[in-house]
Amino acid sequence: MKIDIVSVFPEYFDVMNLSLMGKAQDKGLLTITAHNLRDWTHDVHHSVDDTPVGGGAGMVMKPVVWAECLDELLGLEPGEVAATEVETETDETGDAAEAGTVPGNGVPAEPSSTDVPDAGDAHAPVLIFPNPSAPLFTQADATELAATDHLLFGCGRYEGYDARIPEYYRSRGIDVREYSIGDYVLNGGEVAASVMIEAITRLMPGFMGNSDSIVEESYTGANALLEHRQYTKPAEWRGIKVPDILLSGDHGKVDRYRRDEALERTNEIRPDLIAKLDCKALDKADRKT
Ligand code: 6GU
Repeated sequence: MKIDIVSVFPEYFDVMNLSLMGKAQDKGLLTITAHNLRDWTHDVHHSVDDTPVGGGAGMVMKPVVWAECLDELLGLEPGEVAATEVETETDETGDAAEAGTVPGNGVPAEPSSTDVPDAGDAHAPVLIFPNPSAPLFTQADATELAATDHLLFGCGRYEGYDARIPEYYRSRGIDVREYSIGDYVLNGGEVAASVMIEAITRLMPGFMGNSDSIVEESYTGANALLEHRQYTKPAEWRGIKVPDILLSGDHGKVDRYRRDEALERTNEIRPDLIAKLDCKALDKADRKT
């Protein structure tokens, strides 16, 4: 899998050379490249943002800079530059109806067949924008994206990015996703992208030595429960004992104990997950909680 990341702080992603992700890169399973968005600017200040149209606090990332960068990384022919990128207040002339463009916005009428691989194909790139105002990123999304070959993350800063950027790439036939990682606000998309990249890459075939450890995890499968608690030796530590059943050697009892604990803890901590459980995935011996 190839992952490109665009950010004004590409150094954020140096940590991806560590630990299991670093090993996956060494093995050639994964290539992560962090690009500096400012490399696609042309002005002396390398400016990537501007004031919000309609007013309001903060700055918004400019579509012109992002598009030069994303066109290049996606291997797309540049868009219809004349109509999209001339910074006029409004288009009053209505004379932008050049062949192949939609008047006024320069978006090609149809995605060019030479540009983009078929959507739904694992080789087609997926363009992901971390966005606190987007749908939540879930384990199901991570599982789906782990089967793709090329991910491109566009990390916004400030008050976010111009809404036409994802819209434009969708119109060019690219699979564009916007995801939030939780109900809190971060300073930019970098940490959110890191979270998603870790969740996705660890599910790639060959990433983990022991794939059983993936199957048993929380949030996996139709029966997404929080995991049971874990203990190691010694059996008693600072006066606190490991539950006796776990020392019994009876695997049936251990499994039942762990399953009950997972159900109880999920019911207490995340009742929303219990509400979503697929009844068919429940076992007759599962206690009513
Ligand atoms: Cl994806 N971005 C930012 N800036 N804040 C967030 C987030 C994303 N997800 C949760 N908070």
